[in-house]
Amino acid sequence: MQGLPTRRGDAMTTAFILNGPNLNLLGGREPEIYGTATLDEIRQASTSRGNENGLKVDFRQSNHEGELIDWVQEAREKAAGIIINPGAYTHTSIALHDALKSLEQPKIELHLSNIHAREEFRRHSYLSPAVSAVICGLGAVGYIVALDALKRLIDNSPLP
Ligand code: CA2
Repeated sequence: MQGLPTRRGDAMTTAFILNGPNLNLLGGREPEIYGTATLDEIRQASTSRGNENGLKVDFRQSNHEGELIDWVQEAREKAAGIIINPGAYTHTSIALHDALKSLEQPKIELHLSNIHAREEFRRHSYLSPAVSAVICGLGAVGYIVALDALKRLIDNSPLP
């Protein structure tokens, strides 16, 4: 039937959180830039916050550009919105830009570090023009802030 959303059931309340290359290394090297939390600790905190917000959280990480693109495409049918920390693909990937552009759901680009205060090559994002919003520089807290914001974007709800 025309006009009806294709997403049903779980997809109406599921948030994908997608993490790109090398983010599986969090908690080890470079804590002064990326903090001390491991990706699994961030996954646990994100799942709790999402659940408090009435969202199921599907949290994933891949070192492969094509897999991230497959997941963005999967979100078209299975997610109400996505948060993506694309890692270094932020600064290189027109293919991820194209995948995000074709996703209609709310989509937030997220970075642990403030990419604008770092090397010149990190200051440009191919993805920012294709997303609803960008959050950076808050460390692991950014995932919590992003989930709160995503819930509001999904519900199209005004300020409290
Ligand atoms: O600040 C972010 O979240 C980034 O997306 C992280 C990427 C970086 O390429 C982006 O410019 C900004 C890198 C993630 C690598 O994380 C590591 C963590 C510990 C040790 C080595 C790498």
